[in-house]
Amino acid sequence: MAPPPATEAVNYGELTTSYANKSNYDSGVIPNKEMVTRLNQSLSTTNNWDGFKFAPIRESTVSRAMTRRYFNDLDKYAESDIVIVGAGSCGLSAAYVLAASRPDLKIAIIEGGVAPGGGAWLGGQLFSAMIMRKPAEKFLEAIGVPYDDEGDYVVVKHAALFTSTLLSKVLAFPNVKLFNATTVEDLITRTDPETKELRVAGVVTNWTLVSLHHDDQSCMDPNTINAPVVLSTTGHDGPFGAFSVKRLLSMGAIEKLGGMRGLDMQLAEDAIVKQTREIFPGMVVGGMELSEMDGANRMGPTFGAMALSGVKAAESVLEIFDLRKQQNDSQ
Ligand code: AHZ
Repeated sequence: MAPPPATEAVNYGELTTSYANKSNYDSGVIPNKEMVTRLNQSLSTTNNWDGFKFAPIRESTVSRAMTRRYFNDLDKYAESDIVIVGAGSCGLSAAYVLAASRPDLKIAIIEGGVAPGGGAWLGGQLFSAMIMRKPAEKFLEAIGVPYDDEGDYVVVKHAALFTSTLLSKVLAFPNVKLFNATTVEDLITRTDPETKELRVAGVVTNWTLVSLHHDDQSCMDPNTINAPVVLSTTGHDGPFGAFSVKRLLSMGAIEKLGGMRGLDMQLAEDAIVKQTREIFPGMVVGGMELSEMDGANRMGPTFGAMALSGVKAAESVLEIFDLRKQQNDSQ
């Protein structure tokens, strides 16, 4: 549902933003009164809460409903087609494009935090609005996020509106499983017996709370997920960030990291999108993790490059998928 252009703006009381217009109310991009009336009617609660009662349940039923599904998913995704490490704005954008383009592929998203979304719940310095430079508004239109058109850039009234909408679409795909509160601790690698080429062939995971305690508890071995392609979008260096490129460095698979440079919005956004690629056999990197690999500038609080790096990352993953799958199946 594409938000209509600013010229259709109408004034609904105090609401004067360009997306507070009739067609966004009619189409349900902004929930309307009829939707709430229908909800009340279907619950039969309008002015009638006295006789309200939930359907019956036993506690073990709740427990089994959760655990059966989770362990089925662990079993199913132990062999994934694509693993995305990090559910920030780049990883989620890539997941959206990948899941929609290839409903036949199993996509596991591993997110260290309890809350997926990375740094995209707020704009800069904990302010609310999210800025995207054009043409990234095309991505907002694709996922149905309303925005204000400011000429060369657009503004989403709250970053959480972008992230929650994107997340809800990604989670609705039947071929996507998000394992949150789960950290990628290491990479699975394979050496081609003939060419001796090293490649990434999956990830090593653990509950994040366990990962945080390797220094004071012993014998907490991890779990694994095999996959022909890993897409890493773990953000720039920090307590958790740039995980995969740092691990490639420490295992001697790459010689050095460029190290993220100072802020330059103009240079940074184009560079991140253009450089999104398979940086090592079996591993595509997108978003701010790339700045650590290549020595690119940071862009600060403008998020268009994260969405479009996600779009390009999905394209890069699909370009190499058949070759990497063939190699993965034979080893
Ligand atoms: O929790 C991390 C976050 O949600 C997650 N993550 C990091 N390491 C992980 C690991 N296992 C599992 N080892 C891990 N998950 O990865 C996510 C990264 O999200 P992000 O928002 O930090 O990165 P991004 O590249 O998608 O977006 C960057 C947004 C920025 S930073 C920036 C600047 O500093 O100038 N500007 C922008 C737009």
